[in-house]
Amino acid sequence: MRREYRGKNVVVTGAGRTGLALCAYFCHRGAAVTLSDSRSAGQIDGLETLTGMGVAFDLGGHSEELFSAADLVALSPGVPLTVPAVAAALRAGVPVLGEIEIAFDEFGAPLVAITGTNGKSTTTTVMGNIFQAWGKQTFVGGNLGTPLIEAVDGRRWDWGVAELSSFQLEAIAAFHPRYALLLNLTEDHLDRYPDMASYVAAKMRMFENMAADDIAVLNAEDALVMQATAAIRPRRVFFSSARVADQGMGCDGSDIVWRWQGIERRFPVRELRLKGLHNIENVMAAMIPPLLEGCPAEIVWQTACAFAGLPHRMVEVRVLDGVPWYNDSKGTNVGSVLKSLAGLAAPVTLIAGGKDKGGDYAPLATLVQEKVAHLVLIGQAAGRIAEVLGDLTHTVRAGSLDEAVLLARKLTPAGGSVLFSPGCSSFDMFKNYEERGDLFARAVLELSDRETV
Ligand code: UMA
Ligand code: ADP
Repeated sequence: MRREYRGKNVVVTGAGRTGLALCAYFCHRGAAVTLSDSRSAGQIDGLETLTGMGVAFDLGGHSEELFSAADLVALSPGVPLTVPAVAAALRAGVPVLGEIEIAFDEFGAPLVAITGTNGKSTTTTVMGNIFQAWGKQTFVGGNLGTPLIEAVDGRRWDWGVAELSSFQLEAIAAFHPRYALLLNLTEDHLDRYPDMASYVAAKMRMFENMAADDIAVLNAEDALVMQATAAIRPRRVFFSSARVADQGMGCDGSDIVWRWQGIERRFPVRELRLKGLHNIENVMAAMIPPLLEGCPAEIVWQTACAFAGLPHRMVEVRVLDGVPWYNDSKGTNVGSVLKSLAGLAAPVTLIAGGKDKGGDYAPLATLVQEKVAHLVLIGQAAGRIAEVLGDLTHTVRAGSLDEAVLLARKLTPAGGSVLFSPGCSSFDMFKNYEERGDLFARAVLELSDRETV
């Protein structure tokens, strides 16, 4: 039964894209809405979109009295449950629900939920493209950029393909996808979670309401994924980039192989435009739900092959004097930097750093020793990264991204490459990873004019 909001006092927390969409959602359903944000009005973009809706404001901090007296607190992903006003609401017995939970209640079509530390956006986009190529009305979004709540606007969907972050999964209640994909688990977001176990526990909530005939799509080569999902209720279907099992999705190096109920289909890896073993994993995972739903294998494969990749993920910005420059601004944790570095030959100049998330940089040590001739560090995390990796290769610090680009230009010989894969989030110096990647690309494209600086 759908939740009823008419006449209810709803506090929407966080005035980003999600919070603004939540305000509109609740206003249209007759609730009395207050938007609360730790920032003040002058620091928030887009408040004018709420004009005329009768939204009240609690800005420049979160009022504990307001939260504790509400009928519902609706959370944006960026707001943790540990914020004092949210914790006070929970203590007072006020329901606290995340945007995904609220949207799920009314979405009205089966959902594929995709999580993992890395590869979520790529997998979500490939799968969304497949369902759409098959002629299904498919919402594609979530953490990828368009909040799920924006899909609940009267449109009729056949499918939803939603990228979910651990943040979004923290405040679900009845959320219940038909398929749930867990791609991999490596350290991330340890600035929000006390330890890795808490981060994994948040991701694992994705499976908690699934039934025995729902399907979990899991990476058989990720030991932590296998361990964490050993006892989940939904049926488990596996993908593996290292072997071909009797049942499920595998890879023998040259072909992706799908074996299901006695039928085998082979798909040549060389036909994919996406490169790298990690992208083979993403494509394999993305193919499973459409194939199980009966989408013709030709549509699945042609659509997967046509996809050339998302912006800010290993995009070659230009080749200058024999040096390719790669923008991997979406490399926001150590696991993703590892995959990006693994795909390049030595000598690499690596530009890294940003907002530190409290994780360990040591897993990069071996590849840095093997491949990185110069390490150029920026941002708040520069000191911590230098402590761990600074003795392993030539390491310099830059005061800005522009300066890092100029240093990389001076340091990198023809035959080398420059990789901008920060391994950190962007929020110390930039609005988001897109702005960071755009500014990197701009600085690189301007280089010929500035090479004497
Ligand atoms: N805020 C508070 N109190 C707090 C914390 C934040 O009021 O204690 C306020 C901020 O001042 C700001 C607002 O909350 O005004 C921001 O809310 P938000 O961070 O939830 O931002 P949205 O614009 O709604 O974007 C969110 C996701 N952001 C985060 O998870 C941090 C976006 O993921 C997502 O695309 C969008 O919803 C649509 O679903 C971004 C992200 O960085 C890309 N995600 C992380 C990642 O991918 O690693 C998880
Ligand atoms: P997410 O949405 O989870 O951040 P993306 O698809 O945007 O993932 O990819 C971000 C970065 O993560 C890529 O630039 C790449 O370096 C790395 N990556 C992508 N897919 C995988 C994967 N399956 N395993 C590990 N790393 C990956």
